[in-house]
Amino acid sequence: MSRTIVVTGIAGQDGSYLTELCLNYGFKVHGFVRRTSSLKRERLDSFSQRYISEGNLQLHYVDLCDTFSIHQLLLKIQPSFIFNLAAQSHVGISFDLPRETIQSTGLGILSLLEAVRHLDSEVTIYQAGSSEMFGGMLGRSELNESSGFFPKSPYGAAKVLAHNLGILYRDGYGMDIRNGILFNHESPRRGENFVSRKITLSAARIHYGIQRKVALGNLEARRDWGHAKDYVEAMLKIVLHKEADDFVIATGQMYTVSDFAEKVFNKLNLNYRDYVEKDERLFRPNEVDDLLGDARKAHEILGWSSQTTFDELIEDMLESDLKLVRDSI
Ligand code: NAP
Ligand code: F7E
Repeated sequence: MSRTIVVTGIAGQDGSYLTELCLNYGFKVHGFVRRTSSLKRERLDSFSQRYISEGNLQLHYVDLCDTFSIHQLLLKIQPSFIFNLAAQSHVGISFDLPRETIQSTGLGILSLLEAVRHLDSEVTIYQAGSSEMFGGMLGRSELNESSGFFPKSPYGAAKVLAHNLGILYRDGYGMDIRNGILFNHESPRRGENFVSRKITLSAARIHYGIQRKVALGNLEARRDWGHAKDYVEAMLKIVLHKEADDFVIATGQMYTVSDFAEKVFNKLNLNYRDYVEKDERLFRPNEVDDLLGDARKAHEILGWSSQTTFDELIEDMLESDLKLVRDSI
């Protein structure tokens, strides 16, 4: 087994943390990126240069629809593991970009599966599945690996497609495909238009007097929020496990969006009700009200459990955004 991995979506939140983790464990990392007009990759820039110059990290421009080019590249790289993290990952935006979402989030894995199917070497593929595939609690208790999928967005439907393609290739061709079904995970590197980061960044800006209010949509939605650093550890455990299997990764605790906002503003001695405005335009055409995960299987088989509490997650994100705003003024 080579200690070489490929990460698609390396410049995203999870891609950057997973890369740091794997580099620290001595893996060589090949990241697949798409062409953008700027070379700035903020989440990688703080640590990547050293590893690039040592030859342990390499970035490649890759079109996720181009099976032939991916196959040629994999022949050169000879990875043991591929983490498929690239996706249009915003659920709300997937209603505006349904085709792009199905293309990247749903079908991106197909090129990898076909490219790997025609390699001679054994490669393990990790597919980044999501709790959005469940489409909510729908009268169910905590969601686990046996719970059915009833997606409520183009994003959720695309992730179900990718998940099923993985299982199809595992069963049909005996390929080593592993699905993580991850509940929400956040961090200071979270995109600014996800609700957690939108709240911590807005609160920091309000604290320093450069923003007055923050508009939010569904305040009653409940999510099971963990820290991305803990969740990339689960990804690595999933691929290193002795057999191909699927795992739910979650904290087992659920809070409303308003709980999140209340805790953030409380830390700044502010009352969130004075700053949060409800904006119906931010509601999605089809809302997923509640998502609560049961990660007992991952705990029992992989020895994984979430290490960061809800309060510690908020603390980490808020501290980081306070510094970001302070440094910018
Ligand atoms: P993220 O920060 O949005 O990162 C997604 C990455 O995918 C970015 O690097 C992005 O490139 C890349 N990408 C998007 N469209 C692409 C395309 N057409 N071609 C090539 N690359 C493309 O997401 P994340 O939070 O790290 O999540 C990682 C994966 O886990 C995603 O598949 C997501 O759907 C899934 N997931 C996330 C969560 C969560 O709570 N974070 C939960 C369950 C599953 P740019 O950097 O160029 O934009
Ligand atoms: O929304 C509500 C919104 O966009 C959380 C992705 O990583 O996790 C993420 O998807 C909740 C929803 O994340 C705003 O309606 C209210 O109920 O932060 P979010 P998400 O949709 O749960 C899953 C597991 C993934 O796989 C995805 O890739 O918050 N909400 N007001 C809002 N959401 C946003 N974005 N912005 C608001 O203003």
